[in-house]
Amino acid sequence: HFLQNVILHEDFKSGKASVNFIKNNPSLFKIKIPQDRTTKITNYLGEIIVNGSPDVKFVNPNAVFRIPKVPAFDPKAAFPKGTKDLLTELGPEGFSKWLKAEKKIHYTDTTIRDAHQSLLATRMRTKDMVAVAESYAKNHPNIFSIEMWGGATFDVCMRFLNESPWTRLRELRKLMPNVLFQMLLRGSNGVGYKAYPDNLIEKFVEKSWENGVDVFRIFDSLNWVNAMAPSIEYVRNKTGGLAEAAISYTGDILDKSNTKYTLAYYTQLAKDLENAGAHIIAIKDMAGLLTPYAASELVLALKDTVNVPLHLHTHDTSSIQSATYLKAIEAGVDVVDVALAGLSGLTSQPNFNSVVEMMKHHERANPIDLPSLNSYSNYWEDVREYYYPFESGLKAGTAEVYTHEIPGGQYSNLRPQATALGLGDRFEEVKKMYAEVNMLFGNLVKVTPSSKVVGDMAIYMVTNNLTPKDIFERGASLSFPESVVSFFRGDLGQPQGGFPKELQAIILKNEVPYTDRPNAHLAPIDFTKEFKEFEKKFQQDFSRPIEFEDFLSYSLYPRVFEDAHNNYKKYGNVAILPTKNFFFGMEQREEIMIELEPGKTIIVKLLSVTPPNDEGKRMVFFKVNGENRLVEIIDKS
Ligand code: 3PY
Ligand code: ZN
Repeated sequence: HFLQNVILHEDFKSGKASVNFIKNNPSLFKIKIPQDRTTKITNYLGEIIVNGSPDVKFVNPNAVFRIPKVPAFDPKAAFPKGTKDLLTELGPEGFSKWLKAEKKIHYTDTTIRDAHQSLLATRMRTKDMVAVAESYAKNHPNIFSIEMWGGATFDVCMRFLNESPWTRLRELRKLMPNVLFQMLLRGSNGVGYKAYPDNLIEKFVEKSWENGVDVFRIFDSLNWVNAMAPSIEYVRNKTGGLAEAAISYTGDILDKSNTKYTLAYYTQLAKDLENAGAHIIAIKDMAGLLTPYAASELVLALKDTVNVPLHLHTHDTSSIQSATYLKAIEAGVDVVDVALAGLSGLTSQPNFNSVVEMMKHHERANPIDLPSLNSYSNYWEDVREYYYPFESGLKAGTAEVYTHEIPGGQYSNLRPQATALGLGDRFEEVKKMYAEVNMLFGNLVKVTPSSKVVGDMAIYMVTNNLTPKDIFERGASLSFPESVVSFFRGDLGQPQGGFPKELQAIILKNEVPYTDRPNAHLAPIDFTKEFKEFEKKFQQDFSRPIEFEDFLSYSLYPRVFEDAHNNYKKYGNVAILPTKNFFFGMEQREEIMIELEPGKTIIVKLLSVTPPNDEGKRMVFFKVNGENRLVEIIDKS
């Protein structure tokens, strides 16, 4: 029909087809193109080829990519037993006791969650994880857990990668059935930046478990136990998983002038979390402020205080955090968070491979085959190249972190955020202001979303050349960032020691703050009714069955879900594209294989792209499984 007519045309066959060809043969192009999967995916490719990805801000024409090599494994062999099997066998309480009794140090691998969140703006695609998952689970079943979900990955998955986070979870679960899966849950803020109705968080926890999460690391951005306790309850009541509650570490317990975040503060917090039902206590050192000697003291004190195992998380922003691990291990910590070498260090976690070697002759060594582990690091090193547009640019560790206290995951975002607002040359000021805002706000625990509030205010003040003094003197006439107003209203809960009252009155103007849980102000979701409405709104035209999990994504991020849904309708499932082509399109004469579904693969070759016609449209010619195809794309340049 349409394509046949184009393809059989003499000019097209002889390769003379150009802008004029289209102009001279308008009738050939009047027919509606069927929206099958191949058409959708070639439309996506055409769009990226002509206009580039809106998410890729610069393209390096000299970038060299290598094919990442998946270390060998036996696809037919059974999965060796791992911690997931042990959890099934022992149940959460028994598992927690087992872990506490273990002598050897255990490792959580954060490569596919926090590491890429902190180094590559969370852009790692499911396809690159899936490719190596079975191999890793079969060759390294003695890893404590794989952190692979939650935090920022949930919304970035939809917002920038056009993927479903639930599909990622399920696909990986199938390929790694033997090792514990771990997620980061922001307590009453779920995987978002604000409070959600309690019954939404409860349902989210339940469905996360059903789809594959085992360890729920629960924190609150202000260390407010009231905001963590409900999530601990949901994990205990609605899942067979482990409730790991976090104390988020800030300041320096060894600094005797620090009277707010003292050792006694942390031990009391840990005790409260244990009493709330935590199976494990995490020390969440999100900015990497826990120095080695402070770690010794903290771990020893916590072991004297609580009866559950301890799990230590840090970021290597200062570049000395493997020393912190050594001291923590000697003090008796049970698990530490590490990232495979190729995605470790700086704002990410300490280097897994090197920590294994550091521990080799130690009495708490956990024997791990280092050459094999190195081959996985090499895989990620090669994968990382494809994500170069998202690198933060930080080149060396920095001791400045002890002054500004910016979390690792935020640091890599703050510079682009500042640059986008025209503060590229004033990043030093932004960092300094971040520290000043922290003190202005009463010295906060800073982690998502409270860290965003501090960052927003710092950027606002630098942009408007405001000092803390100005805020007090001219505050009545200033309109503060929405996140700041919302924070002082109580939307993120109550900070340790309360809000600074004078500043709160200036920022809120006439609004009255509240002091109870923000979630208590939110109406519960009527799941039956609202899911029906959701189905009605989204089912037509959606090329895969809509599911309840989609409704949860929508409830957490309505706009983001809707945009992702519209993209899905237009382009189909772009998660199947190789990463290079997803971000950078295709080169002339490049040929790629795309697996539409298991056993159904198409071979796509880019033939040519015409210059824009009078209407500003370009024709992109492909060969798909040997047949010519073309798509029409508006050139936006
Ligand atoms: C997140 O909430 O995404 C974090 O990683 C906080 O450290
Ligand atoms: Zn982290």
